[in-house]
Amino acid sequence: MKVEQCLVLIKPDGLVKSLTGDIISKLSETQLVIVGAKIVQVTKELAEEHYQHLREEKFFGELIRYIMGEFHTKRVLALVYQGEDATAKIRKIVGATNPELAEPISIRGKYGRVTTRGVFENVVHASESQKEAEREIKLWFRPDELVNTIF
Ligand code: 3AN
Repeated sequence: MKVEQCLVLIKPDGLVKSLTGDIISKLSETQLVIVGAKIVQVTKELAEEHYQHLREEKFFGELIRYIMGEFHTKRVLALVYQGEDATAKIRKIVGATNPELAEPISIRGKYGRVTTRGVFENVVHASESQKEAEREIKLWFRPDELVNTIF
């Protein structure tokens, strides 16, 4: 097993619904360590860079507005978790991308929803692989904002 890092974002709907404590408690079951944390006001540039792999999707515009907080609050809580198999452990608790398909006891299954406009308001983001984690952590954090860097 290998020490990994994983970016977790508590999205604007999670903050507006006061789910931060619940989500962090749930993620603490993994016994991973938080090595970075900050509140971010997401710019269009950051949003588009973060979701660059979805640029061609028809929901891209709505997705950018959602993560920038236009439907909830203009805040995201960005966290970096570290530990063995961090991405797999976190993504299991986070649940599937579509909240309607996510396990009912997962974070997205419990708190997410699909809006009538078809946007997945799925409360949290978690890096899906180490390659993505590296790209995302470097995008959201400067090295001096983390107590430990592995990338
Ligand atoms: P994940 O966040 O589970 O890694 P991605 O990276 O494929 O999934 O999707 C990023 C975000 O785009 C999701 N969190 C969700 O908000 C949105 N999204 C993905 N697929 C759809 C879809 N088919 N319809 C609407 N929104 C979507």
